Amino acid sequence: MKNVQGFVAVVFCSFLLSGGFAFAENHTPNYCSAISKQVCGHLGHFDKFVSGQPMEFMAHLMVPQNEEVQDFKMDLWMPMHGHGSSPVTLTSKDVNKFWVSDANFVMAGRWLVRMDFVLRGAAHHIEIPVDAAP
Ligand SMILES: [Cu+2]
Repeated sequence: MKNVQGFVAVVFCSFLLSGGFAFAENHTPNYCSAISKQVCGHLGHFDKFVSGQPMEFMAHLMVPQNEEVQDFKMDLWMPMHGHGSSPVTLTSKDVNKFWVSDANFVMAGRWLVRMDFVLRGAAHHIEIPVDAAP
């Protein structure tokens, strides 16, 4: 049942993202909050993730009843090297959908797109791994 819901959510997200964009669009898998398997998110991206140039992509949180999260924040973190990157720019597109721009994966390799937000007073944290190509 959970997989079916995830599939429906991804298809729905694809539909929303497809409007106005003619490019092929990809999704990361869903990753869930450290404190709730009901609160998950993924990234939708039109371009392959590469290092050394600012990238844009969509972040989509899936929350029960699509209740709007508060205080959404994101950063990029390279765990192998213990460093981050410059701040991303977030633009709210719809409830729990954020357009991310100025995302600089400054080195090739494994990064974590880290998201923090508050839902019903609880602090949630989701990490989505991204491999930035050289
Ligand atoms: Cu690094």
